[in-house]
Amino acid sequence: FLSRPSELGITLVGFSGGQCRPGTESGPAVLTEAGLLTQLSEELGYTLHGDEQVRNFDEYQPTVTGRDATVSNSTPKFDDPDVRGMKNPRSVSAVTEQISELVYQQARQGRLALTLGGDHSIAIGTVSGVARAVRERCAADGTLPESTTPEIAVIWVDAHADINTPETSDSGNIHGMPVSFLTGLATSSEKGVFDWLRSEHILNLNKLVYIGLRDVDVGEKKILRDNKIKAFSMHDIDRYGIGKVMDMALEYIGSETPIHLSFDVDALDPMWAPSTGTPVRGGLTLREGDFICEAVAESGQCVGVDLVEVNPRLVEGGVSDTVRAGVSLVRCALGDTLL
Ligand code: B3U
Ligand code: MN
Ligand code: MN
Repeated sequence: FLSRPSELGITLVGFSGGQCRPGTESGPAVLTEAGLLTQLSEELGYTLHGDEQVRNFDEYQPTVTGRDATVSNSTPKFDDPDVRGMKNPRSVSAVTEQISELVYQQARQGRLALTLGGDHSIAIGTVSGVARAVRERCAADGTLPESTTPEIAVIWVDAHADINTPETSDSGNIHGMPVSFLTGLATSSEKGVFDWLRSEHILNLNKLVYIGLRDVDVGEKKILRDNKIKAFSMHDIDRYGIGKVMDMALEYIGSETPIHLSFDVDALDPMWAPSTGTPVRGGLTLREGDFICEAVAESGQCVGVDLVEVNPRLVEGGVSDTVRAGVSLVRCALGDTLL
C-alpha cells in the first residue's frame, strides 16, 4: 500500500490529559532517548520525516479536579470544566484535532505514520488522520492499488476496550473513550468538544479488531455485543495461541484493507511493561506482543502505528523494562525481525 514503504512520518505527542496520572506526557521522550528513532533510520533503513522533538502539549494540561486527581504541577492555561462527565474535554479535543491534521499530512504522502504517546486519547487524532488520508488517496487515481478499500481497519491492542461513551464511563477519563468517538458511537455538538470530527475521519465498526482485552467495563461489553465487534480477549489467545489469533484477525480484515495498529503498552503483562497508568495482570508476554506487530508488518498492509501509555513516573527503580518493551514492539511493527 505504501508507495514509498521506507518512509516514516513521525509524530511525538507529549500529552497526558486523557487520564489523571501525570507522567504519560514523557513517554515519547524516554522512547526516543533510548535511541528508538536512530535505530529506525540507522538499523532498519527508514527515512524519517516529521517530528524530531517531542511536542509539548503541556499548555493543554488538565485542570485537575475530582477524587482521583493526582496532579497538578502546571497551571492550566484555560478553564476546562467537565462536559457530560468527560474530564478535560476541550483540551483533549484541541490536542487530538492537531494530531489528526499532523498525522494526516504524513499519511497522505504515503508515509507510514508512527506516533509515540502520550495517553491513548491521542488515537482520536492518529486514527482519524490516517482514515482521512487513506480515503483521499483511494479517491485520487494511481496512488494506491485499485483494489484497495477506502476504509482503514484498526487493530487495537489493549487490556481495555477504550470504547466507553461519556455516558457509560465511570471515570470520565477520555483515554477510555477514543474508540467510541472514532466510530461515531459517541458524538458531540458542544463547541470545541470533538465537534471537529467529520465523516472522513470515522472508523467503520466492522473494521475494528481488538486483541488482548481483559478489563472491559459492563457498558463496554454491551457495546461490543450489540455491534458485533470483533474482539480477541486473553481467553481467546490462551485457547488458540497468538499465531492463530493473528491469522483470524487478518482474515477478518481482508488483504485489500490498509491497517492502522494502535498498541497500548498495557496490553502487555505488567511483568514486561510495569510503567503504565492502569496495569492489568494476565496480559500478553512481550513475545506475543512482538508477534502481533510482526504479523501486521508482514501483511504489507500497515499504514499507521501508535505506541501509547508509557508512563516513566510510575515505577520505582525505573522505566527501563517498559521502554525496552516499547522499543521492541515498534521495531517489530516496522518489520525489523522479518527475514
Ligand atoms: N475502562 C476504564 C479503565 C481504563 C480504560 N483505559 C484505561 N483504563 N487505560 C475507563 O476509565 O474507561
Ligand atoms: Mn488504551
Ligand atoms: Mn489500556
